[in-house]
Amino acid sequence: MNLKAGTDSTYLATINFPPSSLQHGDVVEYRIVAVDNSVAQNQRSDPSSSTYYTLNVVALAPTQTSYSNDFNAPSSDFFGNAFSIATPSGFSNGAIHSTHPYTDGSGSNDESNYVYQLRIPIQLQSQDAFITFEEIVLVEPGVTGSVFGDGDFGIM
Ligand SMILES: [Ca+2]
Repeated sequence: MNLKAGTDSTYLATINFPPSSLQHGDVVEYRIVAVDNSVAQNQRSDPSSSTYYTLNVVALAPTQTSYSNDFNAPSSDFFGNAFSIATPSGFSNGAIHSTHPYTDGSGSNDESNYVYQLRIPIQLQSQDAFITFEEIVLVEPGVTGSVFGDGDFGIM
């Protein structure tokens, strides 16, 4: 690892995998182990010595001229974090769901960013190209016992 210019303790490294050595569905696990130059050769691992960071290898699928999915069956067409194709209790068929409810944001400003990306490129028509979808969002749960029209009724 090399010291990042303009910093005193940020180190960078690039891992180059030979072309075609990774395929869709592969998982790369890694751990960073640092050993200092002291006589004791102090050592630390991140994550700890019993676990690894994981990278899921995702490849794009062949380009299509259209795509549709009712999410009523398992699908590997999408990848991302915090979403899945599921049929939770109270739903009559499958759809893309976040966790219910969202977990509290863990990033800056207590925000988290979730992505669920279609891995099939779509070649658009030059005219009359469209995308349609149905979305249900519960932004904030209401207070128990409140009814539609009350100020503390949930926003959907
Ligand atoms: Ca559905």
